[in-house]
Amino acid sequence: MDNWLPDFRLDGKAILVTGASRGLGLAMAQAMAASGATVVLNGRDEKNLEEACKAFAEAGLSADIAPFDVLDMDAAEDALAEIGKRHGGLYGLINNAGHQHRSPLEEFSDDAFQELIAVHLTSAFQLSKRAAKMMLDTEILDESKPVDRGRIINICSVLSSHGRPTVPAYAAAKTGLVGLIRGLAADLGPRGVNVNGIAPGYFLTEINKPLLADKAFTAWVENRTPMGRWADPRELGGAAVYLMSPAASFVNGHVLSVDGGMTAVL
Ligand code: GCO
Repeated sequence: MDNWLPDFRLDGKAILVTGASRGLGLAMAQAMAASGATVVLNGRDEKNLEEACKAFAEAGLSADIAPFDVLDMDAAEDALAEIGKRHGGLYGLINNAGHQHRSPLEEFSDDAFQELIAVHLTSAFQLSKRAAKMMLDTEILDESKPVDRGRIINICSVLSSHGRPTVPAYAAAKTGLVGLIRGLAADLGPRGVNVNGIAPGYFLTEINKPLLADKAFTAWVENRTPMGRWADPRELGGAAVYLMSPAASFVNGHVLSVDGGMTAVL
């Protein structure tokens, strides 16, 4: 029987994760490194990245850092060139970086809206375009297998498909990412780069600290989520490993919900 078993390993693949010094980005990077990838941790604070990277080395995992602001494409281009030099190319990109801004509509400034769109959506387009250029440069050595030059994952949200008060910019950006995934899947799929998304539910992360301090909101999440709880960031790693792995070789344009069933039920 030929080797048809699904392969979840990521050995030899260099994968850049933006916003990876903590939270979901760090958890996904840890899971992919444990599956053999060389993860390149991005963030704005070089010291935080070095700290995070040290822990990977201590665990015998392969990691590097690429400090830049995803709003600064000149710096991103320099970082991508450095990744190409150090790691012989780039196989994967996870667009995860971004922050939250919650405010009653009357107090939600135009600048705050623009800024959220820029950091979550525009930067994902700009970085994906530049990363895809590197992925498409990959020489195909084994013509017997389907062309597999790379993977891009955009981190979406339950707010990609549902709204809630006070977060119009985040919801607009995360919804826009779904459209970006579909567009890039159409452009890049034929050339061997799969583009997908992961839509997390409510996770125990820094971005959600203000919500976790609100007992009523926390209770609402627990009641609204069939699994009745908030998730640990480590529960997101498997989805990233899967979508980056050969096991997902024919998955393109898909958004994988990791939300305990929240968006599956009324
Ligand atoms: C919020 C939260 C959410 C979560 C996550 C849910 O204010 O509702 O920040 O946006 O962070 O994105 O998928």
